[in-house]
Amino acid sequence: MFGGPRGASIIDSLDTLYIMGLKEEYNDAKEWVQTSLDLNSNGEASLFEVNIRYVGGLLSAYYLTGEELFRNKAVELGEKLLPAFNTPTGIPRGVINLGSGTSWSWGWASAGSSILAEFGTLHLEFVHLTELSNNPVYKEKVMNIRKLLNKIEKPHGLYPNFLSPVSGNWVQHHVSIGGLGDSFYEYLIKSYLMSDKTDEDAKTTYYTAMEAIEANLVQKSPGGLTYMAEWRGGILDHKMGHLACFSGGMIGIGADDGAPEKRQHYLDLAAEITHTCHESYDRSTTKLGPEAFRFDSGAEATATRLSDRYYILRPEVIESYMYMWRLTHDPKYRDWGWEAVEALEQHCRVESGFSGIRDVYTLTVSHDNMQQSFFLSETLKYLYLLFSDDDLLSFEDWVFNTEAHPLPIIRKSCLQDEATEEKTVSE
Ligand code: DMJ
Repeated sequence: MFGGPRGASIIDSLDTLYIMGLKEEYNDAKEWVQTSLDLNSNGEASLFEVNIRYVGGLLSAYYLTGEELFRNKAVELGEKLLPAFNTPTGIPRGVINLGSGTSWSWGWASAGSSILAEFGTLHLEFVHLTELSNNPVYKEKVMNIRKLLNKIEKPHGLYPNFLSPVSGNWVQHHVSIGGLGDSFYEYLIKSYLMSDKTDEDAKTTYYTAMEAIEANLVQKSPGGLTYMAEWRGGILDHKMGHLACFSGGMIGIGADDGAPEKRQHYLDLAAEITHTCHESYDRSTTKLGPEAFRFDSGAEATATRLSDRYYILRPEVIESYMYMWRLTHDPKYRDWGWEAVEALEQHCRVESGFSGIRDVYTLTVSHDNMQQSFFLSETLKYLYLLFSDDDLLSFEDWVFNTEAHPLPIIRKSCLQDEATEEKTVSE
């Protein structure tokens, strides 16, 4: 689906298998990594997808199991991603050939631009690559991206989805919490949390961005549903993508660290968005949600276009149930998760696994014959965590990357030691 080495499902599911205690399957997967993972594959690989699925998957596998094999592979792969950053601004291009090291921009991205959700979703993994390799280069690359984004002017405080890696300017004024923008915002609050709450810059950027999002994108439908619209140069498109449903969980985990008087406000907003996303499932015939749902022409959380009616085993709605369950322990989130389990079993299970479906509004199900690797890394893991005790991968110790790969919080004491080391070296 996105180029890159073979074996996406194996790498993406290593930590899920391990957490679930599926020892035999985990050992098979580990052996495959040892004997067959080829990191020199030629072809068009997405920097973003390789980072979140492969680097993220290998890092988590290392942190959970302590197996050096995974650490070595993660660092080896990280090195192969570096040529994508060789641009005048240091903003990476979206596509890379791992074999040759050449990189280029997506043909469909206007004027050779890079995508916010792609270059903005590297921070967590790259900070850990520096931790594990003792090579500062990874952290430097992502800090440079942050520096540029801090400097550049933001229309109404918003971050458009397309940026030129050559000039460092926005290419279009399209803003979205769904596809093309989504995980950029997620990585701001998670960078802060993963730094043991020391990365003040990430924190400020997150809450400032949230204020702009609330002022410009958050809407209430005539039927009382709260949703995130998309913004096209000042004009609102009253559509919410399935992808944007991760934001319930994100706003929930960010509630504690903003202004104290806004804590309850953020928790309420997170709950409202999660409720809307549940409605998009509940209003369909299969009880699975469409790829995008609308709030115009009389629609309320339903897809109005044929092309938006599919479901490809995406995790975002279940992800928000899991976060909201841990934050509130309101049993409705487990009930909603169980509804999803039943719908997946009924409509998506096929002989050899699970498949996406072409239309969530018909019971005569048509399968798309595809099981995306994120079904194993995210959808099933979030469901498993939703029904587990809170101390399994506790939020006190772990932050999940955008593909649900757990990464440990880097403790303040380690960060202080590193800062002292850096100071001594520079003296
Ligand atoms: C996943 O690969 C990640 O969650 C990413 O951030 C966007 N969406 C897919 C799953 O829908």
